Amino acid sequence: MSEEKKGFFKKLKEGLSKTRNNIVNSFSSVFGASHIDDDFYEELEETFIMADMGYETTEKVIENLKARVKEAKIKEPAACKELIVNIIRDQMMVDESAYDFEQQTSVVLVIGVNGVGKTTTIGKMAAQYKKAGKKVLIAAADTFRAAAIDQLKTWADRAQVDLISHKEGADPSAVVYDAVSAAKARNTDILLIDTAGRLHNKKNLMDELAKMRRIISRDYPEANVEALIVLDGTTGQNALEQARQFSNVTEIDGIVITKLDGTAKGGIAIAIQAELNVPVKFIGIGEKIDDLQRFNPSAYVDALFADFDEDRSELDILIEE
Ligand SMILES: Nc1nc2c(ncn2[C@@H]2O[C@H](COP(=O)(O)OP(=O)(O)OP(=O)(O)O)[C@@H](O)[C@H]2O)c(=O)[nH]1
Ligand SMILES: [Mg+2]
Repeated sequence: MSEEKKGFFKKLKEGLSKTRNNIVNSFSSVFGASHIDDDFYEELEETFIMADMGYETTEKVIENLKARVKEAKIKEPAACKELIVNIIRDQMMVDESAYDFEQQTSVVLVIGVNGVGKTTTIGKMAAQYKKAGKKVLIAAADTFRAAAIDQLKTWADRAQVDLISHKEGADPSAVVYDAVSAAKARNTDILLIDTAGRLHNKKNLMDELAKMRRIISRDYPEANVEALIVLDGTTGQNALEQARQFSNVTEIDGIVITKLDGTAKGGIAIAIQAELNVPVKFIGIGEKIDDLQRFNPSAYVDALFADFDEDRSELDILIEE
């Protein structure tokens, strides 16, 4: 296994350690049971709910497990562990084309309510793409407050990419207009647009996003628009609800779940991936510039549940990739 892959998994495991500890603790009691009965399933269900895997997903996993236990005539609780990991993995769809936008000329619209981690995520993405040799530009279309623009400037400097910004209170669409002109003139590969989270009013938000999209499709038809919604993983089921609400009013291509390092309820990523028809594409596992990873469902499940030795789970990742 390459150092890079080892590093990826180690970092993910560390980032998810709060959830992992939560699960591992209750698993040791659940799987300490002498046989498989209703109590066993109930305790298992509780563990998943506690980790915020959501009711719907939990029910599906338990039903599936019951069927497989019956089919394979399994008697030992411990034998269910690997089954569970596999069932959860199967629930999570992996969209092969999820990252196509990275290979094209793209405009990434980053949306979400305030405080979820939009600006931070843009900084991290900019750094990754820049490192990968791409021409990156950032636009400060969150003109709601001066501090937002300054914060984005700090990230742009850190990532060593250019920033297009206007003054506080300026029309966000005017920023997008200028950013698109600059992106075209500079042959930019990826233009990342930071948007305001404070326009919680649905109508304002929709109008603003629609206006930005119109400008992009009119002035930059050759670019592919990738709308990413950022969700704060520590808000659990609320995050799921936010994603639902946003997808009702605007087109969303992918989800970013942040702050998974700050919660013992990282099962929310599994619920979101399983319950929405939009793929989770990135996860934030810390505040630093390299604390953003592509979402790898298989590695995620291993990092949370697997207690078989590390080589084994790393092998799984290798096989999968
Ligand atoms: N622990 C942790 N903190 C994060 C992560 N992502 C973002 N944060 C923190 O969350 C806070 C809010 O992040 P911002 O990027 O400012 O969020 P925003 O969505 O741009 O907020 P507004 O501009 O106010 O709408 C900051 O303190 C970030 O450092 C993460 O993955 N892990
Ligand atoms: Mg912001």
